[in-house]
Amino acid sequence: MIPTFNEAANIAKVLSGIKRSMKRYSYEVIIVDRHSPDGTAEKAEDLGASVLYDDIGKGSALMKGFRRARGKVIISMDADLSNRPNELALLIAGIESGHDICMGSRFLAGGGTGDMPVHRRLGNRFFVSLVNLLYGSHYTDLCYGYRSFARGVAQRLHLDEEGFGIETEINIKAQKKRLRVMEVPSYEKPRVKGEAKLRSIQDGYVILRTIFRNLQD
Ligand SMILES: Nc1nc2c(ncn2[C@@H]2O[C@H](COP(=O)(O)OP(=O)(O)OP(=O)(O)O)[C@@H](O)[C@H]2O)c(=O)[nH]1
Ligand SMILES: [Mg+2]
Repeated sequence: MIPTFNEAANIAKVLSGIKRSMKRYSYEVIIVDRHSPDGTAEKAEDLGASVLYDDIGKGSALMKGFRRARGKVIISMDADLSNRPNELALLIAGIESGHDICMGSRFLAGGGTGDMPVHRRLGNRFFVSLVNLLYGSHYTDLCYGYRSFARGVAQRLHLDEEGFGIETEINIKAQKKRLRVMEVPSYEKPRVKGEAKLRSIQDGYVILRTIFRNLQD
């Protein structure tokens, strides 16, 4: 499941990478596109992906994808070539070994990032520590969208963050529900082409709001 907004320059390569890594599995690729004016959806459809549309944000796109996905394992992945398709096997194994959610982490041994300027690295570390402190979890990463879910698990979380707060919301709600979560190391490559959609200040605020909002109830 791949949320997309103006990723026409990347999508073909993303899909061919997935194809190469998924030879042993039967699978479907679902693109949830924000009516990208650059023709991302048309390209993806030509290459065999299923396409849904959503005009609100990354979170809302993922929620739409979760409702539509039929697989035993559902994986969320970015379209900017940051996520390595080779790691799909790890994310699948995480669910096959009995976990509800398996999260890629850039801060476990074996993981890393080529796509995080120092202010984002510090921000991420601060948010991870805050979540762990407030919710009693042991996460090493937050705000990273390369993850797998067992069928039906995402719906049980009753997600409602429509933008970039979605990953944080998943971490927190998974912990509150005591789901079986595991992390696997993941290496995030720099975005290859196209523009970043995440804006550090605004989306930092969204993440902070998500962290505190979930303390109630
Ligand atoms: N459907 C949809 N997809 C989005 C939206 N915003 C971002 N995306 C997609 O979500 C994924 C992650 O967005 P990015 O802009 O790469 O966010 P990021 O990885 O945190 O930021 P960079 O490190 O700068 O790339 C990409 O595949 C985007 O195309 C949106 O509003 N709607
Ligand atoms: Mg990115």
